[in-house]
Amino acid sequence: MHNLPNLITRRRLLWAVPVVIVAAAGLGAAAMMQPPPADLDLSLMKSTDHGHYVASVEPGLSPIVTGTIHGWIVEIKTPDGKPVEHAEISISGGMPQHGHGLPTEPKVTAELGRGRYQVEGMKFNMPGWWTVNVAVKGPAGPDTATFNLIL
Ligand SMILES: [Cu+2]
Repeated sequence: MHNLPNLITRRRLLWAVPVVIVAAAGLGAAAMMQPPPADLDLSLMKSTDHGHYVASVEPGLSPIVTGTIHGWIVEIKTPDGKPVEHAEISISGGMPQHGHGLPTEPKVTAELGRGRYQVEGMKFNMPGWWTVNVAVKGPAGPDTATFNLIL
């Protein structure tokens, strides 16, 4: 005769493997689909973190759709509203809940005058909560502003 208890144990183990795989996949998917924080500041104009500038962004696509490369205009002013010319602007960003950055490396391609800068190469490759960091090096020193987007 077969060793019956041993057979039952094996069958249980065979069951357990797919159950564990499905559970792990489910947890992974749940992490990817977390809702964004309810209190996100979605404004497109704000003071930089140390108050040296006021930064605003104007996405060239409205609404922004995923997967399309497009341009943004970034505008930098002093806290009292004067345009900041000849600043060095760099853009970074990503998805805080997914742990990845932007899929592209956006760059300033032109200074448009009156504190406005053309940024090209913006792209968001999936829906969810994105942050876009605008780093400014200007006469008042370096400073950054972080904008939130929900796609
Ligand atoms: Cu993502």
